[in-house]
Amino acid sequence: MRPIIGIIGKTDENKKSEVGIDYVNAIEKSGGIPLLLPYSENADTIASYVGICDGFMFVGGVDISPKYFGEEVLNDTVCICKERDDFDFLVLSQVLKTNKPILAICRGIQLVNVALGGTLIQDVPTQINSIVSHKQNEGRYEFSHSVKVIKDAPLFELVQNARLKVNSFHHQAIKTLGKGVRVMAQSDDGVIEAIYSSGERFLRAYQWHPELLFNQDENSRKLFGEFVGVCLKNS
Ligand SMILES: [Mn+2]
Repeated sequence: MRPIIGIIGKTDENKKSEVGIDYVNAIEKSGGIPLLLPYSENADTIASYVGICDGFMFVGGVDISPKYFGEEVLNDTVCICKERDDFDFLVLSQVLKTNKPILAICRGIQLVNVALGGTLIQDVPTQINSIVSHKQNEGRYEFSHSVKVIKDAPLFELVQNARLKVNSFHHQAIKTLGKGVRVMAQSDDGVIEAIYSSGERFLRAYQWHPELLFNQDENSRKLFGEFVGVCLKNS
């Protein structure tokens, strides 16, 4: 039986849920069954989502409201969606009560970090003085900057390489780390680009978008293969 991967997709201000096809394809081609979890405010419904699924993927999107880490909105570039924050944090808090695997991408890494008590850089271009562009001009399916992979992190074991080419479409980034997570990769300006859980749970979070590189890049396929493989083992 293939593992069921619950996808916490994009929720808009009308509480509509959707997920980009690249995420779906990446899960499916890695052997998982992608299942989009629609918006709900009902804790029982969300508990059932968490019971049904073998693993969870949190995807990219708008910024996290800084109220979740005790700050005011820094400037006009911060773009938030209350409905999405409500749903994402509600699902994640229930998932965190279990030991089920988590894959978090782009906004997902920020969400997980904040849920674990960390904080965010709200506007990377104004808060980081860097020559690395985290909002790439290259197309959706192109590489842009690279990241240094930390030597004894699980990502290094997986890709067997100290440097990875990635893409970059993010406005925010991790400032201080949440509880129980460690850095796996950083760009050359020091921005945290990947984290993992140092505890028992399988948690991998990437600031870039491996689902967009999936078809052309073996390393991106490995990230999904690892996650779906762990979900299968635990299912
Ligand atoms: Mn980046």
